[in-house]
Amino acid sequence: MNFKDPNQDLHDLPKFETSFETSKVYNFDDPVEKKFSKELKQIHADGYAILDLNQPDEIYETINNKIDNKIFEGNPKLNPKYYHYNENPRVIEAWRDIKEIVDLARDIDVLDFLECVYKKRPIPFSTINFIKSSEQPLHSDYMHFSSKPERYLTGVWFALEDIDINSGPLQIIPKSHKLSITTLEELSQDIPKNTKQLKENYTEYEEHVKKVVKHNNLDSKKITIKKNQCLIWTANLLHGGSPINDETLTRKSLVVHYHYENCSYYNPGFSKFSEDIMAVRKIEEITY
Ligand SMILES: O=C(O)CCC(=O)C(=O)O
Ligand SMILES: [Fe+2]
Repeated sequence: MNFKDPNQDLHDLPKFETSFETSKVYNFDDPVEKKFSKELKQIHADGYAILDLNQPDEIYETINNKIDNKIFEGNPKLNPKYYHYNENPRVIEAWRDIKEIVDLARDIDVLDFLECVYKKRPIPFSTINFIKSSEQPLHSDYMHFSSKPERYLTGVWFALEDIDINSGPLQIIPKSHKLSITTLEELSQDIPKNTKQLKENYTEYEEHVKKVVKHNNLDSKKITIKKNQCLIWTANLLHGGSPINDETLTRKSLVVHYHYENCSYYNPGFSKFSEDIMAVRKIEEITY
């Protein structure tokens, strides 16, 4: 794998992304870092971690009922059609109406853990609810949400029910966070002028990822976590929704994205640093 990123200043990256020694990244004398030592080591080595949460059980039933109602009312806010790979809705920004989603996005263990990893305050800013697998091909969320300094992005995938292996669980490529970040320049692409071109660029990117995975012989792993656990992936870790084996099964889950304080945020699909173009993004912190 390639550790070099042509367009970045290595010393500005989160320390865990560049330092091989855990002792240079963490201080296990600190009681919070000690408490999470197993998961902190895992995310440093593999680019992801699974965290047990301490939320009351009712929160999951409440969120699932409220999301069902939203879909039943027929008016949920969805990701654009071109980011749907099947009929299953991707409900976005439901935190605005469902307080319990804010509770999860601001879960104290998640926020504490992320601060240990990144040494900056995490800012939850986007949510997606899933009823079933998206069947989305492998990708890095850094193709959607980027930062300066680079790589200050994390995705947290909360299981809202126990995840069945046949429901199309999330799949990840362990250690793929160490790959270089793909840019429009690398793919010889122009900044898209409309959503059709955006989708074309993105499809080429998905094909590029397939080749990278094949070329490097990278193994994937399906994540079957339980309710009250979450999967945390770092900025560039490849992941996707695996194919559904049993269409009768649900796979209720919530993805929250986090950026970090004192960074700038940009949309990489519309940015080209070789042409000095950075599509700045404003984010709104998820709060009550
Ligand atoms: O849960 C899934 O099927 C895919 C989710 C995902 O990749 C995302 O929301 O970034
Ligand atoms: Fe994703």
